[in-house]
Amino acid sequence: MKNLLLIFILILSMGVEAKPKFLKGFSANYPGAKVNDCVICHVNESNFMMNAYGASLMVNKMDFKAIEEEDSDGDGVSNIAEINAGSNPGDKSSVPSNE
Ligand SMILES: [Ca+2]
Repeated sequence: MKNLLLIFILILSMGVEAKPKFLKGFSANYPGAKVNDCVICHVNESNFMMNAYGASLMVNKMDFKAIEEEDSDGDGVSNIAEINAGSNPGDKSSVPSNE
């Protein structure tokens, strides 16, 4: 039981540490991005599963530039166009025209 608790705390702390690290990477690549919080890569603030953009980023070893021309969430708009327009490249319901 004690080991289980330790593993849980470890996983939790890894998540907390990962958040600012990758978000910093995103902000460094896209300093003008209007959407630059956890929901860029995660489903939402309480569900930290990767969204489509986060999953693409992981598959491409966190290379932001490599997936710019992809349409990770399948909404018909490329990731870079969404980032520049202020919509979310990992959320199909978020497109440039409704932001
Ligand atoms: Ca989108």
